[in-house]
Amino acid sequence: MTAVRVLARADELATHSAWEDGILRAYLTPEQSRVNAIAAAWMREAGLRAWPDEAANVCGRRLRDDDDRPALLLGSHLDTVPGAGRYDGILGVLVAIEVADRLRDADLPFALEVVAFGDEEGTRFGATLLGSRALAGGWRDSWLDLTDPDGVTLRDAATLFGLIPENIASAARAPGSVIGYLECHIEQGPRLEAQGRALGVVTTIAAAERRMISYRGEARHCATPWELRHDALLGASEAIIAIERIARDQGSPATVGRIRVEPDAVNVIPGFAEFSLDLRDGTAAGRDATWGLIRHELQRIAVERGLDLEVTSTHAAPEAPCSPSLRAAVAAGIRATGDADPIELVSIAGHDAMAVADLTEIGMLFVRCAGGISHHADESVREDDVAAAIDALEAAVLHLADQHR
Ligand code: HGY
Ligand code: MN
Ligand code: MN
Repeated sequence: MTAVRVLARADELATHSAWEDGILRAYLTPEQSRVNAIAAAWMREAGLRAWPDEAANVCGRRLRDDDDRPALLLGSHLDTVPGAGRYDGILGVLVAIEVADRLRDADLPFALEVVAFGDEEGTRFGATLLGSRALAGGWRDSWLDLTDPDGVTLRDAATLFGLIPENIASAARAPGSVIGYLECHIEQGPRLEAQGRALGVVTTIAAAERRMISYRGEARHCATPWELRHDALLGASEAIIAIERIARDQGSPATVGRIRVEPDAVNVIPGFAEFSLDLRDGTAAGRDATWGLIRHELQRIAVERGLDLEVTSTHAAPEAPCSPSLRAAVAAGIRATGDADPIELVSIAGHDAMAVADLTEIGMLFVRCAGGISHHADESVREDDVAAAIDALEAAVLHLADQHR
């Protein structure tokens, strides 16, 4: 029953999009406001007191936990990338609500809360994990000056959303008020499916860094002879192919997802080209070693082509290890579903848990997704896997409760 409800609710949330066709739900938008209200109503139905925090996350705490005992947090995010599937983040929030519902009257040695984070993807303002960083005490007021593609500042967007920009930092939870954070999430990779498993234990979340890289040359008439050209787009193109070669050699996933050119005219040699680089690795040291090789090549291209190179880091996060006790709880949860030998895997995908790791110990439960597909409308999960995930997360909470008694 509850897995059916989770899938139906995911379908409902998918209808709240900035787009007519496809899913885009970014931070501090009317779409987010609508799904926040829906999630809060579902939290209340599950026996939680629900409230929006100062950073536009939605929080819920069991009604019976009307004290100041430290809480175990369950949750994930409700925002999406452009052209998203309907389960990235959303599944974790809905599974957490189901578990809280099942345990609404359970006698636990800690409070139980659910959090639906508002900006894991960083789709609108470039910086990522804004909601979870605020909750974990890492909010930076400098982010208020970030602008979205339409030039709207985060400050103005927050005000329009109904937040008080200067108060966002007060979403921070006091250290010691939280005993741990467990996040259920689709794997966004092919390994569980390849191993014929529904669930897996995350050991660590990979280190990541996002940068904007630009070359500035000379915008000139397309009749300009080759030897007089300083073509920024050709420089960027050579750089992007070099990034693929270097990152493949190093085994570091690297993605160039955005590029823009000026003046962007058919008959003008591009004088400016800017592209994004998302670089990951199992460790920050590995990530930085790969970046060092890339940076050297970017500079060589700039010199050879007579271009000016500029690099700006927009997000950086070290690897986030899951704690032994929460890994053990997730493994116990998976065993409770009949998988006697839970597999462990590194998460190359980033998650809110990376930010929450600054506040408390983290654990993650991965759920098989078809073909490992994510960040695409074809993202899908099986009902029986969702049912197993709810059972496993519930059992993980009860395992932790036994540990804390
Ligand atoms: O980028 C990621 O890995 C996550 O989906 N935000
Ligand atoms: Mn995502
Ligand atoms: Mn996600």
